[in-house]
Amino acid sequence: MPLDEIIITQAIIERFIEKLKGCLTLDVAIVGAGPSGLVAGYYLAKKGYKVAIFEKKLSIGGGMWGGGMMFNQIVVQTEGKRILDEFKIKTMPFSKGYYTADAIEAVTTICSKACRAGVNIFNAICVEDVLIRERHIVGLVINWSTIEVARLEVDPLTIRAQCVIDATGHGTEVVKVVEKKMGETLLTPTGKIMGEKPLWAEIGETDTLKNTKEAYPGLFVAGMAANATFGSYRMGPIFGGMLLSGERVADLIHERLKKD
Ligand code: 48F
Repeated sequence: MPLDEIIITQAIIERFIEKLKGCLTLDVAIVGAGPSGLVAGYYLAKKGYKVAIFEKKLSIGGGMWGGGMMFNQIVVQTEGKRILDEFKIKTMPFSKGYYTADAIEAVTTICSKACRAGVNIFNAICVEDVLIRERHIVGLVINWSTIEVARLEVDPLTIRAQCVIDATGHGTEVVKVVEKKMGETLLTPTGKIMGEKPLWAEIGETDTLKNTKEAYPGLFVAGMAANATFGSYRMGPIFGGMLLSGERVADLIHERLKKD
């Protein structure tokens, strides 16, 4: 059978439009497909929520691919290993309480299981703003990442969501937009972004979980964005906190939306 380029083109356009149209109204919109965003998406989709992740890069996985300084191994502690076990990612004990995993296996497996659980991932799409109604985040404003790179003046499109997760890592991009546009109204002690502190693995890891919470009505922070928003330490290439934060934010949102 000769291949028809136009059928190939039609298939891509129609299937993508179906996928995008199916995600115009979501239970949960996640910004950033790093470890915390992917894990959050996985647990939420497993609970039956309609979830999409918007990732500005072409690749998913955020900072996990590179392990530490591009040595593509990650380290998790005992608590974090539980999540890798759930994803059936191979871990190797290093010394008491420390385990390593292959960063490539970790990213690809978490992503694959998130997709199979029902998460819709949109890559090369940047979240540039939020929808707000009466001091409550109700959605996202999205555009192709290439528009920003090319500095084109093109209006964005919008996604409605009951809850939004900022899982954008060190940049805490969504919270930044809210702070810029809504002033000192964040749910932090100062009402503003508290800012990330230097590297301290022990405190950074524990605080990631404590700081995984609502940062503005309807907007939750997870992963490194949680510590950047609420003012705690970075932790470097130990990833247990990121995985556990993804699980925790999914639990918090489930409490809020309660779909059983
Ligand atoms: O940085 P990232 O991996 O976030 P994370 O889940 O994990 C942090 C660790 O990788 C590491 C660490 C600890 O162990 O400190 O850094 O908190 O992934 C964040 C993702 O968000 C995307 C970005 O490209 C990355 O893949 N992102 C950032 N801003 C936007 C965005 C945006 N405005 N729109 C869409 N995606």
